[in-house]
Amino acid sequence: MTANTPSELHKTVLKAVMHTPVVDMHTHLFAPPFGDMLLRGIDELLTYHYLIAEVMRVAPIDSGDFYAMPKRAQAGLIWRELFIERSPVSEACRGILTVLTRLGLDTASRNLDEFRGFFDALDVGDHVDLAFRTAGLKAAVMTNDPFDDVEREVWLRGFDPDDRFLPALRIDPLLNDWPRTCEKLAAWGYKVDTTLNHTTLAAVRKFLAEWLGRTKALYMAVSLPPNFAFPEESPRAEIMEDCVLPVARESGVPFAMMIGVKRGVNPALRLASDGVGLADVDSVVRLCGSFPKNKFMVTMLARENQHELAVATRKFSNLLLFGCWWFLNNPSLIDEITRMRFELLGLSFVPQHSDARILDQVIYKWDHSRRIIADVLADKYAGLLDADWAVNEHEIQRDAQRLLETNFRDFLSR
Ligand code: FIX
Ligand code: ZN
Repeated sequence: MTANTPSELHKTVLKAVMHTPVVDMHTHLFAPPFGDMLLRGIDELLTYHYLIAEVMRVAPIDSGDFYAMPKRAQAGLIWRELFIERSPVSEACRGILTVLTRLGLDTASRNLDEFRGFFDALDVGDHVDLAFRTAGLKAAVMTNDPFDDVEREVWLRGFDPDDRFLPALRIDPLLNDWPRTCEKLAAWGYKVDTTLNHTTLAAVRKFLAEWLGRTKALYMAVSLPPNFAFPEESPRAEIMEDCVLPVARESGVPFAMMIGVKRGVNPALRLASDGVGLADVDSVVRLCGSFPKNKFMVTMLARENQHELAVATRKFSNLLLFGCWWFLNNPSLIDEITRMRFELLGLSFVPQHSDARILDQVIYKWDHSRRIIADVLADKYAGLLDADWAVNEHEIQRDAQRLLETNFRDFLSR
């Protein structure tokens, strides 16, 4: 069937984008064998660090006292301050309401205990099934940190893989805090020295190759500060060039860089303490140009970086641009950024990842983003209709599938 008018088009596109299964290429979710590391339910949703930052602006309590409270009490305070005392208009607040309504709960009741009862009754297996089904999620890529002692034990012990939770090796400590990471590696028996001599670099490569093998990670990833530069005389640049990139090349996995986060701008807020800064797109350009046999996946946090990054992406087929990360994951910015990306890159990017930390968040993050992606895509098809190019339903579905799954999968297997 061909969609011949803008309103038919919009309907068809919305249906395709809302129903095409997603492979979510970056989350902080964990498969059930990781136990308590898989966060879920209303109290976790309410104490999401986005909402902690918001509540600390208005609650009559300082962050030390807030964090000393039990989770349930923290959630109760956030519910009262951000949902009852004020209307919940922020994107993170609205997200919770979307989750509740999509799960069939009556938000009009404003009854937190009723919501708690619903989630408390779900066992983990049913809860994962429900969240994935409601969000239309085929799979979610985890963030697997080999330097986290609890997580490391799970990997060393082994578990039955669940193909809805895909591994990715996260190496922030290695690239952002070499002195401390060097001590850890030495304690685990690797022959390393802070001076980064040949033996040390070989040992770091061995560590990375072993963990890629153990986890079967789809890619390696790091988050980087706004002042990240390449090349540069620093342990980070040296380890990147002499360890991460060669190991990534040999194993054929991409290296994902999430650039522009200023960690700990207000340390008292803990996980909610991070800010954003303008980063250097030229460093990405130099990496993609100097290492054509490596594959890079990049997202940047500052709105002001988005145009330059999209233009850089046009120049390198070994660069996959992805997501509207964190402070960009707001409707007005997703609309603007996605529109520009279609105009500069056609369909050759990944418009969104959820960054979900709590299982149920996949429901709202994908619901909200899919609607905007659909609106923008429908506008683009309407532009084609003006030139007598009518897209048919099959073509629309194919395009939606590229955006939500196969651009990522194809890049991995290239
Ligand atoms: O570095 C990251 O992967 C970030 O996404 C997180 O550190 C951040 O806390 C987050 O959850 C953003 O959405
Ligand atoms: Zn993240």
